[in-house]
Amino acid sequence: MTRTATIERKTSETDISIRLVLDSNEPSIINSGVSFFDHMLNSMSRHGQFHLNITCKGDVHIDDHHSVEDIGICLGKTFKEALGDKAGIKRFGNSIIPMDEALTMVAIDISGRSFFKYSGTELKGSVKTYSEELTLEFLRAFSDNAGINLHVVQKYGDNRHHIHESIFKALGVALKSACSIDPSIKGVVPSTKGTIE
Ligand SMILES: [Mn+2]
Repeated sequence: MTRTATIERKTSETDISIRLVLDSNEPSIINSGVSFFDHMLNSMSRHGQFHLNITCKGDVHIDDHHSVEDIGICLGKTFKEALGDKAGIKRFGNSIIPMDEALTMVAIDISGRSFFKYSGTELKGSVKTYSEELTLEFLRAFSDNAGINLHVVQKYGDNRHHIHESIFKALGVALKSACSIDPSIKGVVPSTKGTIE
């Protein structure tokens, strides 16, 4: 069974369409309107082994904020929908991913409860025209809308491109693990409550 979801969301600030296919190595097609963010989402989906087709027409003439945040909202919703009742999934996932001198750790629990915690390197600068704090906006919006408990620890790094790319890769790898179907779980919902909403 293909685990997939499509979300369309239009506001006065952004017009977004996202298709997500889990368990797929098909290359993603990403046009967020923010080139550095396209590169990050491509990295995340490649290493998370899911396919994304994202189109966003946003008010980037103001700045990139609405586009990045709203893509986080929509991507969170697609994951929530694609995972359905979450029967048989591993639920927990973690990763420690280097990119040259940068190292990021991510731990997630697809618990149905949203919680986002970031610690480590302060993200207050910019990479070319991309404001680093947008990465935090994206992660928070994604966690909130996916119902995922997400912890990101950016341990260290010098190059800002590497720092962000290690974050997105680490999230992809942790998601792949947490979303994967574990045959030993035998199709039950992995919760003592019997349900994850
Ligand atoms: Mn790169």
